[in-house]
Amino acid sequence: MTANEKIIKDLRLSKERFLHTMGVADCAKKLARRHFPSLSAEKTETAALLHDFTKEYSLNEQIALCRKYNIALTDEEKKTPKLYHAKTAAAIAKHQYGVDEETASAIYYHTTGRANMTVAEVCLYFADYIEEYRTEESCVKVREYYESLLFKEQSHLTALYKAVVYSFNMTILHLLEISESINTETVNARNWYINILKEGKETNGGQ
Ligand code: DGI
Ligand code: FE
Ligand code: FE
Repeated sequence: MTANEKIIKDLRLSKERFLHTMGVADCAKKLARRHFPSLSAEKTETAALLHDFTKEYSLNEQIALCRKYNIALTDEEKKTPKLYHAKTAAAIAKHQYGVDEETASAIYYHTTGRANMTVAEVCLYFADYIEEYRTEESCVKVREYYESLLFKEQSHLTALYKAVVYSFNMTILHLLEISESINTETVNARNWYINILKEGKETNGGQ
């Protein structure tokens, strides 16, 4: 059994979340092949398979994992339990499955994104948003926008980063509608990708 097959066997997720996870794995590998061929397909899959590992854990279980793995939460983060699962899943990936830093940080930032994401981070962040089993209106809009840009834009990376900005817009719009706080990483991420598009730096391919 490969390491990734073992992870699939270990996953304890509802049917819907399991399908989502498999969808993210498939989508992340496609995105990596298209935009970031230097990324390893195997590691991209590992990050995707583990990204929502703790999503269905109770709040108490999340807090216990934060203590166990010394995950520091800012006061702001303490008030947004929806964001815990990315950090606890990254800790499990690192400590229980021995993943490298690149994979762990992709999982850690998969919900909020951040400014100047690594290619592994962008790949997982965006695959989580547009994988084929996502049926929420905002996700469908981002997926369709991205696919239309792939035809329109000269550079596939410009298409990707424009769609990434649109995804942050959708998330922030949703958070405004439900009067939820907006994580600073999310805001910084949006600003970063808007600025690199303005400067035309996206065609460098990131780091
Ligand atoms: O775990 P998934 O459902 O696959 O997706 P995810 O990890 O992207 O989590 C999505 C949830 O996270 C969604 O309910 C919106 C919320 N979220 C994303 N960014 C922020 C946020 N919630 C707050 N409060 N602030 C954010 O910046
Ligand atoms: Fe998630
Ligand atoms: Fe997810």
